[in-house]
Amino acid sequence: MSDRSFRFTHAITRRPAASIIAGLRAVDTGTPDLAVMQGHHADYIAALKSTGATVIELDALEAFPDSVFVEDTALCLPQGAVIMRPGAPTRLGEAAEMAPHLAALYRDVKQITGPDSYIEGGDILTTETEILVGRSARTNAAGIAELTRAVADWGHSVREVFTPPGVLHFKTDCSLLDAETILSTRRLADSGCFAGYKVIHTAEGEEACANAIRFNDLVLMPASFQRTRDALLAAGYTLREIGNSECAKLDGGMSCLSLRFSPS
Ligand code: CIR
Repeated sequence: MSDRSFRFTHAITRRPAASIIAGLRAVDTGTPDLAVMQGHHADYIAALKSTGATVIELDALEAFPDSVFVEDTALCLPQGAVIMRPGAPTRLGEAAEMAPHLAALYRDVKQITGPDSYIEGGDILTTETEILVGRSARTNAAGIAELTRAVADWGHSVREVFTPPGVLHFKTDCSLLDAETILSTRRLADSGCFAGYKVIHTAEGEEACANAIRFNDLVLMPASFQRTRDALLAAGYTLREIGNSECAKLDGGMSCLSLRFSPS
């Protein structure tokens, strides 16, 4: 089987803005500390770079408090990129900010145009064989239909799945670990959406570490989730634990902080 769903030459990140303190959150668990977040962000970028990838570090965008979470602005595939249409009104403008950067790297860049379609990258899990998209409070059926049409020309098929109630994004609860293996919370895997894949469950009480990323030879996961970490080590993955305390206050994790791709 190929490995294009987790081997990448490039990543794009964006520096956290001071306005991050106004970032969206489902429950207020405290104000994110910018300096601590900057430290975690630097560790994250260093881990990506250590795999040999080129990391494009974009400047902070003060007008968009959540703009450090670049994943939600686009879907990057081997053949081209699709600019998303975030369902959070305060995040709509972030997608337009990302478009020129992807246009500089890809020959083919498409766009979710709406006006009734909404979709965020955090709801999209690309595996070797399919693109799973979770309907959520941020991603609707029209958005999924538009994405399905956009990627069909590139030979990709989309399968609609559901994000558990009260969970921000589909990938808040799952990650790709390799061509056939998914890390998932039990509440998501129990929906049956990963039939045909091997599933490693997050340990009970450690659901908050389900949002990890496989990036080349590394799995980046949030620090301090020992039992899930031990299960991943036992399964043979090379881990890099990254502090996530500040992003977690804004419902963010490892995948949200980058776009990962190999441009055509
Ligand atoms: C939001 O609510 O949009 C941000 N505070 C968090 C976005 C996290 N993004 C992601 O999981 N892909």
